[in-house]
Amino acid sequence: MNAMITKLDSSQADFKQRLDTLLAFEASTDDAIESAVTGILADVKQRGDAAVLEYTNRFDRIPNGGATSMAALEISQQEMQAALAAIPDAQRKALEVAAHRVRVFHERQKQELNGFTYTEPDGTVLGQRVTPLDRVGIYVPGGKAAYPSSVLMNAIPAHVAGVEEIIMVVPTPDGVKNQMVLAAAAIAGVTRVITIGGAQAVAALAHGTETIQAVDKIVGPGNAYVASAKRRVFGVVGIDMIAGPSEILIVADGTTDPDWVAMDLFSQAEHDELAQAILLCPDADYLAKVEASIETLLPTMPRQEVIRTSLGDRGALIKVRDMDEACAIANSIAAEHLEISAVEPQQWADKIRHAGAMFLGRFSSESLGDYCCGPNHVLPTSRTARFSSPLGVYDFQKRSSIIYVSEAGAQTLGKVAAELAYGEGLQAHARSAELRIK
Ligand code: HSO
Ligand code: ZN
Repeated sequence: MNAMITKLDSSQADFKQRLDTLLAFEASTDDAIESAVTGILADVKQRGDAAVLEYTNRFDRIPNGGATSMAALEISQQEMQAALAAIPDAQRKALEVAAHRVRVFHERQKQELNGFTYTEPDGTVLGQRVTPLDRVGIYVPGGKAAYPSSVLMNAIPAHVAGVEEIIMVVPTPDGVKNQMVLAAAAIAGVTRVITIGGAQAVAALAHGTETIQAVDKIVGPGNAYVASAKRRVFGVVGIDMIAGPSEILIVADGTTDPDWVAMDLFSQAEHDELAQAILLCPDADYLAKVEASIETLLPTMPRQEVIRTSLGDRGALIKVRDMDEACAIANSIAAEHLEISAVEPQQWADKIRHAGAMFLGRFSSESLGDYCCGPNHVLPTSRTARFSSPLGVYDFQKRSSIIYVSEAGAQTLGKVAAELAYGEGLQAHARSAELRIK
């Protein structure tokens, strides 16, 4: 039962090169997918609902001869409430606790995102106003990656931001609806749920159809067709990041139960064969213990095939010189999730600049963050944590600048503006400023 996880040592001469090889990931672009998506987008843009219906009936194999109208593909608020009532009590309560905690965190986040104004001595007022988007689309994948927790994580920040209309699309292959996904939508304050997916759903949200009003932004993960469609409609609407495979990086000082650390590595590895789970530790004996835990625990996991492939292809146990070096490597990896499993995690956390989310101390398993701590689980992957942030309230808001120039302000600013405008050869700009100078 050998997981054959790669073992590296930072003192090896070719360490950096081997680490880079392991980290390298490029989303494949497939010409067949690209051209199919181009066709679908154009068709939906032109023919609206009729095209969405046809693609949905065909690709999702809607039973009983397929849906005959868009209304047949919509889930009513009553049906969402019925799903909420139908799922097991324990499941409903867990969703409610998670949703509450996610809401509290994002409400706190919103408080940090207020606009501002300031007044200059001559009466000129400058400021920034924050406005929620009017309408957003949330894509929820169908099938095996339909996560109710992701419905909460995408919809709640939109709701907290003040978005008035949240349209969720979720494909239902063979007409099968995921009750827990619908229950999560009910709890999270989703306005409409439409059982469509793929590039046709992205097109409908971006361009609008007879029954779906065009949204301002589309968020949420999807397969290669969805990712390609989102890239192509960007500019017509906003999009969130294009998520890569899940990643977990654990920096351990060797004091946490090795079984815990092994299971934390599994928790991301089980998402997907392409997921990445890496452990950094200065203690070689501890690394051997974690490896032994992996060997013992792997056969007990229902998703052991996925985990084995993920750990075997992209996982690693890395011996580092010390915790300082572990932090430096963690910064260069800029992982989606970083666990610092150490007795005094804060001193190491202070050295971290690049990570989507940091989990500090041995009790902070990433799985808790995935579901119910409160911070968002939609996080930058593939080293994009160097320049981007967790999904948040700010992704559902935009800012407008506010400018009120007083008469006195126009005298001084007018001279500055005119000087620069003449320098740029733009006469109308200069005159427009000068006309206001007495
Ligand atoms: N870890 C995933 C989110 C998730 N986990 C959903 C469980 N369900 C994001 O990287
Ligand atoms: Zn997860």
